[in-house]
Amino acid sequence: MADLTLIGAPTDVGASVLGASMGPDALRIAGIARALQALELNVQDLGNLNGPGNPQAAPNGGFRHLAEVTAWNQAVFAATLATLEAGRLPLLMGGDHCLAIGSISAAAHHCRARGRRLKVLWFDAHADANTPASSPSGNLHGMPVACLLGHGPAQLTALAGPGTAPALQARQITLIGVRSVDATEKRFVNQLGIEVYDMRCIDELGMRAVMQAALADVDESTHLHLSFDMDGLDPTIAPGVGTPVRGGPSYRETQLCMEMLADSGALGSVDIMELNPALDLRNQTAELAVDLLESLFGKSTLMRA
Ligand code: HAR
Ligand code: MN
Ligand code: MN
Ligand code: MN
Repeated sequence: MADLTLIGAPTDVGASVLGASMGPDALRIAGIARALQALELNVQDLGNLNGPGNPQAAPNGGFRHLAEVTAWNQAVFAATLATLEAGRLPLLMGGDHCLAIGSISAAAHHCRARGRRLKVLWFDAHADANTPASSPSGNLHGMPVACLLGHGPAQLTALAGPGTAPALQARQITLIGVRSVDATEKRFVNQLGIEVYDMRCIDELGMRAVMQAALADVDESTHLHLSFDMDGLDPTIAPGVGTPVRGGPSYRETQLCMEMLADSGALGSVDIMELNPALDLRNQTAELAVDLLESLFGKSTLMRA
């Protein structure tokens, strides 16, 4: 397995609830580096990226804080790409979910240059596929999936430079755990043909079958990117998020999801996003994130064949 680089992106400019800016430090306090080192990974912590503060402004032209979101994503793009080019696996510690535009655009750029196929798994209660026209809030953390598919402002859809949009084709992304989608957003997700395993699918099929289907097209040339929004989890186990939605995957279901991702052997980059320590109880959501990351990076209860 590749060596790992932790990248902190302490901002909440893409959200309206404040506090995700403290996510990276809460993960460090929960022992993220120590836990992954114990799995015999070589772990480097790059520290926190720098970017503009949160102006707490009203939406303007359909977006809130577009300039600030762009600056943060440029920083995330550069740090993620440099990490991949150094042959290491980037683990982005958010920060709100708008920053996945930067990390996934970097993964896409990297894969394109190396002839690898990028596949994104988006674990989230929301589809994050709004455009400025459909967004009820103007919050850019509700738009990263649309931006990555080429629907959004040019400064976010082409982070790798002019002519590089879209970063992804719809068939390269699968959403898991979804249970809150706005009406216009729902039509857009259908129209784009994005593969979605919503909570009803998980209820009916079970997490095992869902993950088998989601990973069916992964092969040796696949770079798998996991974009994990902490609000994807059931809020009874993960209260430290700005936009909780009841009825998410349980602890065991999510552990299985992580273990099956580990077994794929294809993991190439990870985002762990939207942890909000201001809303957490004794850092339990950060500790849960670290626990799940251990499974993602291969910790299992027993030796397995
Ligand atoms: N759909 C709503 C909006 O666009 C809320 C979505 C975003 N919130 C998230 N996404 N936390 O994961 O405003
Ligand atoms: Mn999200
Ligand atoms: Mn969400
Ligand atoms: Mn979220």
